[in-house]
Amino acid sequence: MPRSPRPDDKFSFGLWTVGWTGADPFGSATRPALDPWEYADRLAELGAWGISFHDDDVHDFADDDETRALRLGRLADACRASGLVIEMVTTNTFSHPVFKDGGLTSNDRGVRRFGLRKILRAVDVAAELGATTFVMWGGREGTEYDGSKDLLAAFDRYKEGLDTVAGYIKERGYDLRIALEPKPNEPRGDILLPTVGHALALIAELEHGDVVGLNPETGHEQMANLNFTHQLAQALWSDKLFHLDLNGQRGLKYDQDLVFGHGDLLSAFFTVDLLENGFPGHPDGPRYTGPRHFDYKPSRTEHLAGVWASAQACMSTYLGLAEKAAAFRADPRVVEAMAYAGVPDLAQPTLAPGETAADLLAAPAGLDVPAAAERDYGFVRLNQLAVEHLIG
Ligand SMILES: [Mn+2]
Repeated sequence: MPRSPRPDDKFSFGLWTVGWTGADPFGSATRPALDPWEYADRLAELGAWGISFHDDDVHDFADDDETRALRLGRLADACRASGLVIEMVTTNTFSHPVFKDGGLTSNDRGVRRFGLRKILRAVDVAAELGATTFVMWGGREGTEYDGSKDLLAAFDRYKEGLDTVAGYIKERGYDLRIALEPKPNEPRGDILLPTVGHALALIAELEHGDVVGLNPETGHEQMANLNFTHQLAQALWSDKLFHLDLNGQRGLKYDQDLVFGHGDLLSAFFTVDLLENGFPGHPDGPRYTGPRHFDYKPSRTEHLAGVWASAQACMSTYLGLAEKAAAFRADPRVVEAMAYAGVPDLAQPTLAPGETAADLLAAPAGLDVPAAAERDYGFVRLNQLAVEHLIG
């Protein structure tokens, strides 16, 4: 059993995770809904450091300003009392029928203006409650049918919306950064910004892209058949890993939102290894220091006891994998296997300092091709050491 979670582990949960009542497209709720502050209290008791929420997790879509302020205030009071940090706030622009064709990219301009106002209001709430990350998941920004959307205009409107929100954050002087959450599909047939790479490409086109980064989610990348750890690595390399959503997913199917590690456990091992230990051989390389944020769903078969057990399981799995990853990195056999595999050699630039393409062409070939073709890299042995640490 790994040790108990501590605040400096920076474990954080969306209120919608433990707050999911089990209602799905095929059945109604299997659990009662508690008030947001009740979930917060319980998460604090379990050792969480922070929480996050959508605007509509705390108050209803149609609540008046007074009710909103009252409920947000009560949640903030509960967090203060239990020492929980409200680290991230986001906007729900996907549940209400008005957003059926999206918030920022709906074909209906009135809906786009309504959605943008809703997002800007949530930005104010985020800043007021001290959150430093504002996640934007465009779950309804997409299509079922290719002819239904002017795709050129959709990217223009996406950029317009993001720049408006980012510009507003700067204008107000908020200590807040936007983190885009990619997902390939569900609820839309195809969602715009399906992967980390697509989001990075859009960010590069923004006027205020300096305050816009990524919130990659394990299952979302895996639903696109991608390697989650690689996506995290590229976001880190691009200095854009602002936040993350950890969970579990088993293969190419609907968004399962399982407990972290209950999907691809070996992938989860290398995810934790990257987050905790950074890139091997790069002690001064980019590191993720933000919240270890879980976005999962306690399975519908569980009642409240199972909800708390599943939240505990996310943290416990993470801590267990962190212990294993530290032991893996420290194991002299692993260091030797990495050297045999040439892992540290990739850090050396391919060209010599000042060397040009012409210099390279003029230089002697310098490679014993038959010997290089016969090289044994030992990647399997290296991976088996990871497996042995994981199951040992
Ligand atoms: Mn998520």
